[in-house]
Amino acid sequence: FDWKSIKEYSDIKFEFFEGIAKITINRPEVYNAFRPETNNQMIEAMDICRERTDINVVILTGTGDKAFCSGGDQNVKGVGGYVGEDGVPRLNVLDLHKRIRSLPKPVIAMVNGYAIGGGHVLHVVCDLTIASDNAKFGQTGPKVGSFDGGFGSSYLARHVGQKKAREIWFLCEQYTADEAEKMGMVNKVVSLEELEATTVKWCKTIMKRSPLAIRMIKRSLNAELDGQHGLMEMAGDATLMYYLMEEAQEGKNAFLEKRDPDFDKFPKFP
Ligand code: 2NE
Repeated sequence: FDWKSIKEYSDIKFEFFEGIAKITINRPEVYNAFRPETNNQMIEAMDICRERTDINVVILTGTGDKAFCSGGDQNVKGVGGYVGEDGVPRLNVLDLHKRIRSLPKPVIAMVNGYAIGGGHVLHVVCDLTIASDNAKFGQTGPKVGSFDGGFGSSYLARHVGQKKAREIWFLCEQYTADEAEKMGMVNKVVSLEELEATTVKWCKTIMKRSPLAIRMIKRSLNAELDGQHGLMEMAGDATLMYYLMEEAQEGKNAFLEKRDPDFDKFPKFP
């Protein structure tokens, strides 16, 4: 595929091809572990994906054939969080989770190797996961002094059930791609050679569907878990759709034309 760079970063690659954006964590020397700068760059890329109307679907992956992401970079884990170049400890991967969840376009985790610790959480947060058959999934938090009680546990439990989610977190074992698929946290397993072609094929199929319907389905499925925030996002899209209707235009036009609005002509559906 003829991926073209959207913007250059130190820790990620950010590319575009035929309506698809691809964000690749590019720190193979640490198995694509993230540091605060990596997350800030992914957050900025996600924001660009949100704003650009020619981007329909986003792929998240890692460089190489060893790792998708191995979680937080243990070399920069300080007291109170991961320490960035500004010396401040942060857990800003949570802000990335919020971006992925909130993006009104599908995000597909293309898992090309280890998805471990915070890297496992990243694939869990994505809307879909396509994995190569060499991929390994698992948590390490309770082994290395960390945990994710947010989407990494509650949303994981929606995928695999409460018992399995507790097993994954309590035992910190690794699972093969086939096991992860059987558990319900991976959509499809293919060979490493087929991984990108399959993921792009899925993106292209999604792009043939109604973008507003896809957006509303993502919002609706999120709302079940996301409480008031999920309802707010879904209500925002309901407002967007209302703004597309003549009925909403009539209110604005009447105000600007200094007359009473005529809403009588609009249907009252059963
Ligand atoms: C990923 C895994 C299982 C791979 O094992 P293996 O044996 O195949 O490779 P190796 O030798 O461990 O790793 C290869 C190189 O990558 C570095 C290693 O230190 C090694 O470097 P060299 O010795 O060759 O120089 N590396 C791998 N993961 C790294 C990491 N996370 N930070 C820094 N360097 C890393 C195995 O490497 C592994 O278990 N990695 C650690 C996974 C881990 O514990 N991640 C953090 C969990 S906590 C977290 O991510 C988190 C959270 O729980 C909640 C919120 C936010 C973050």
